[in-house]
Amino acid sequence: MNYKEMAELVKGWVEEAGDLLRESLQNTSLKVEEKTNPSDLVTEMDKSIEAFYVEKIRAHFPDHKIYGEEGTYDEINDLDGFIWVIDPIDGTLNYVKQKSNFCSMLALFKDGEGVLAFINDVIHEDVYYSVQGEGVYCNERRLEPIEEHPLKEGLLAINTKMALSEMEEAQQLIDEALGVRLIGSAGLEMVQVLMNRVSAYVTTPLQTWDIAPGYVMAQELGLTFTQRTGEPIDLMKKNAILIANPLAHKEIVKTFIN
Ligand code: 2AM
Ligand code: CA
Repeated sequence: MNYKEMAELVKGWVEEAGDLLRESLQNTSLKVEEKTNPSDLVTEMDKSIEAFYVEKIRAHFPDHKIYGEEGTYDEINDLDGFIWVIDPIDGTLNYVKQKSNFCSMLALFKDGEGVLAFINDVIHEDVYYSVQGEGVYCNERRLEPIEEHPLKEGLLAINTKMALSEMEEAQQLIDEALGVRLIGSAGLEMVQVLMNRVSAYVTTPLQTWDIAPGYVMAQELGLTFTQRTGEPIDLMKKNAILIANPLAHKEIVKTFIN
């Protein structure tokens, strides 16, 4: 099976996960638990959607490794071979409180290079996906490459923790941008940048599953996606990220290395 054929197959799984998540919003007695703190939640749907993806991956690609947010880890000591990264619900707090503004995400890496990526914006029924070297699609429509522009001509997405914990840097960026917007789902924040609706997204350290598909898709559109210091992303650890068009990226990095 080539990557395009794999993408068609996996797009079907991601769409099915979206159907299950939309149906689950009717469930008035959803089981919700805290993870690391009261804003870091896990629901029975996070677990069951991860289990759904894992079952499909194991059945079709038994020799591939899996790295999932809700506890499905194969032993991964390096990035050799095929590795699937799963975030069954990104923006779980939004899923619970707002019943919108969340997504379901999957990415596939081969020897550390992103080859497939999927972000299902569940409420809008928009599936974003990419195949290495083939661009990024939203459903049937291919996304346009991003044109360079300075931060002062666009919007900034900055995660709340960063705005509160690194006030000096955050203030500089907020002053520079036309305005600030935040959804509360790293995946959907990155979609805004991919769609050229937001010019840059900058964060405190996020987990690999929060960033993996956006990272893969950004490369297809000519966006620059690095750590805030400008260093390359390290998929084996948490990364405080910066995604922007190359010109805005260059401007913003200066804020963090001065
Ligand atoms: P999650 O919903 O998959 O946990 C806003 O909270 C964004 O930051 C979401 O994409 C969320 O992903 C991510 N995030 C990462 N670590 C988090 C944490 N400890 N608490 C809340 N959100 C976290
Ligand atoms: Ca999640």
